[in-house]
Amino acid sequence: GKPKWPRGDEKAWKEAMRDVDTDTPSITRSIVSHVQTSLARQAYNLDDFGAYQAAALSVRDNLILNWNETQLGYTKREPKRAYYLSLEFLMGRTLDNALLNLGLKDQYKDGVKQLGFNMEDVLEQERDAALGNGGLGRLAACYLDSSASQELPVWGYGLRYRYGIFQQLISPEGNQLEAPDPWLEMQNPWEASHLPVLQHARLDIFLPPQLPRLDVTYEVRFYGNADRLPDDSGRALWHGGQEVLAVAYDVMIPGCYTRNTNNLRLWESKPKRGFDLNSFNAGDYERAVESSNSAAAITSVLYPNDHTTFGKELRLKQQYFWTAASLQDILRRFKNMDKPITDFPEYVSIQLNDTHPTLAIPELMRILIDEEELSWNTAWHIVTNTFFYTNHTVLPEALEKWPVPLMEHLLPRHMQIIYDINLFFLQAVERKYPGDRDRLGRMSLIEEGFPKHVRMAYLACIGSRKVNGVAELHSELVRTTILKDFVEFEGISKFGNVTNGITPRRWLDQCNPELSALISKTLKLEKSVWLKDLYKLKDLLPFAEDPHFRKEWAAIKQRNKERLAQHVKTFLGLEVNTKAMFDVQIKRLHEYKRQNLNIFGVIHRYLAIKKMTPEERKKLNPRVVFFAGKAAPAYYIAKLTIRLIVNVARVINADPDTKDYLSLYFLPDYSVSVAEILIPASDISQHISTAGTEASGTSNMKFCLNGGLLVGTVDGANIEIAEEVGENNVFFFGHLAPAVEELRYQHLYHPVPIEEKCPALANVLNQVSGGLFGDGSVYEPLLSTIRQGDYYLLSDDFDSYIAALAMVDEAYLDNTEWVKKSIRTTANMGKFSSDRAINEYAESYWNLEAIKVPTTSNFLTG
Ligand code: GL7
Repeated sequence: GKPKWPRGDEKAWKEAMRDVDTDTPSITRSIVSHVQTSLARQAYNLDDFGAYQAAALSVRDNLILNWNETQLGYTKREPKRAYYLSLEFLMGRTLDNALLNLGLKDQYKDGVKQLGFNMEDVLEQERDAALGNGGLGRLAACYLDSSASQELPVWGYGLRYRYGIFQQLISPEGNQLEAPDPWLEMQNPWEASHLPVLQHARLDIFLPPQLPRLDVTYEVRFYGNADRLPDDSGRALWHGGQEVLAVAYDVMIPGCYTRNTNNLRLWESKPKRGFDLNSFNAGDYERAVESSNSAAAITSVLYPNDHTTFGKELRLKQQYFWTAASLQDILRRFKNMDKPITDFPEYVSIQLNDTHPTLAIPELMRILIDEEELSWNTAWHIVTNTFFYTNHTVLPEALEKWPVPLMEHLLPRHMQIIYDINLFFLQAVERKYPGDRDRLGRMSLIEEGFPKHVRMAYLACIGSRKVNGVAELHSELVRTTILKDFVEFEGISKFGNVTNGITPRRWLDQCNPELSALISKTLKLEKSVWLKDLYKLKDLLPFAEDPHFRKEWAAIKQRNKERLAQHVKTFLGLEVNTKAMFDVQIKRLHEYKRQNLNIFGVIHRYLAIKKMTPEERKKLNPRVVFFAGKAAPAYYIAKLTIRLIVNVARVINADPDTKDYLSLYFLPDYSVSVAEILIPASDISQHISTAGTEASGTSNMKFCLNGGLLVGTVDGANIEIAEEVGENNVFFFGHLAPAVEELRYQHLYHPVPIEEKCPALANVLNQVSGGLFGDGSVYEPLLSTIRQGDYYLLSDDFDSYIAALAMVDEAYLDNTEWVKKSIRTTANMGKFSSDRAINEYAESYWNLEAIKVPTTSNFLTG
């Protein structure tokens, strides 16, 4: 018979089992217990960092209980599950978020205080987990928070890079320098491991990397040969090459005010054996060591490029390593349920976050055909009902294409499968459009050339059940430009939209606790209610008319500005005028995002103030402009923009004529935690991409949720924000998306000298060339991108940009009206909760239902 379970005395188990700590005394006890045992330290030698570690370990214990409970609940109830495959998860810090989601922040604060520590200082000890570049990776993190909060059975799958996004340093000349981000060198208490944590981060002893989940590992093959079997089964044998091991690390994702705690599984690569014994025996010691090096290298570093592809073999290896390990894991979990394999899509939906995980499509085909021995058609049916593809950009330089020779070398069997998919696909196209050679060429998965390339977006599209963009305009551009032929062929209903969202937990409650408290008080609602139903913010609208409420609202903004000023003081040693309007642009540096337009606007304003009399200046409302963001290390023009900003800041901030009216700061090393300080402090923020280039943007939502007004182009999610908050509450400018193509054509074929077309901008460029901000020749390559070609249309939009900023000045003069705008903006941001977005994926794409785990520990009766 079945072995008795639990072993031993059930009562003894029950009495010994603990549940989540919820009161301050037991929380304090658990923190001290971690100080004593996990850290092997004492009261007398505990510093803030030690206190952070102990508090984090104590919180982690609580999360593990919920997490175990949740996973057991899922296993027992066999729901349909969804998996979010993303090469980036830009998580930021974890402790504060976990405390808030558990509803235990106050208790921990008290506990920590009793032990002699200040919670703020303790939270500051944590390093960001920065396993992402920007919006795409942060979106994935918001979606995990919302999945858990909405009690949806969703797991994330990603890579556990040893080095996250580089640390940005700014040299004295204003150049960006990159330093590695060894985020794991301090132990990471946020990963589950079955073994106790024995690392002492500040004791200068050797720190082993985190302990792996040795129970969850898979083998992944690269290179070798793929031999088609001599029968007509369509199967092949893939053998030889390199085999690498994938080891799982689990990160707990707590939901907000629920015990549901989901999982983010990150894979680390390691050599299958420390040595390749065959080479070792043959005496080739060096090669043996080399192969172990190359295995570990796969997950060593996050590629720091945003919106560009470089075709590097190691990047392709990352993509395959991650998709192959994840699929094996997903299949194993599915097989544990003992269902026929053809039911796979009834139990599993897999969301492809951009084209990075597209190899999952041929990989699942390979498994189903070569290993499960299904027919091609059965396999294809399963595949095309399992995957969903989200496109995140229409910029041509960001569309992934892999050279066929590289794919043939690294993944010979997958290349065969891709050719087969292409063959069957083009045959179907040919049947629908007989003789249309042009169309076949356009739609082929293979781009002709020397060498040929595989078009990953097309593969993702035809291998998926549905395709979506990330804002209304962007989804329309996907349908009418890059995937136009596919919409015609497959029908429009496959191509949808899910407008992005952000989690109001991190991006309001956590980063702006005072505003969160004011909202709860005003709505007379627990925050657990409105944070999970953000449309409730609408009820703030009438309070825009309440002078007392407006005063409280404005005072909170003011204190957030002071908090930011304090941060600048601490990290840059500079004094910020907190009476000024705070104007913020924070995002990756990119020509399409047009930080150049902003800095040229700042110079324009500076020149204008210089010309004024002291009396005229006194009528101005002072402005402080903040920039932050990283440039891809090889993106020369973007780096030059940083250099220009830093040097303009140096000149302007030191000019006694102007410094009281205009100042400028570039905050180095932008990160999620820096964003959490900047966003609540903004009066206005800039989202000024050339129309049609920013797929959505998500920081625009964060600023508006915190009552900052938006200056922007008619692009991405700006459009939907304006629809929600009202066009009179945003400052729009610039040409619209449909005009862009024609303008670019004119630039190329009927160029008008910039002096004629936009004298104001020409003057700014000439001042830069002339050396007002240091040697002008340094900036020539940047200036000539505008003087010649001007692909991103700065000369077309500059005048209306300046006009929009003038309207901002005008509006700011009427403080009452301004605060009303701020309140109305926040009140109308309900749509942009990532809860709404994830529910759209769950309902319209994955067909997924929420599952609430039991509220009491059920471990014994498992
Ligand atoms: C991006 C888009 O550029 C950005 O507008 C969008 O908000 C984000 C999330 O959907 O995805 N696409 C992309 O390739 N990156 C983005 O941030 C890197």
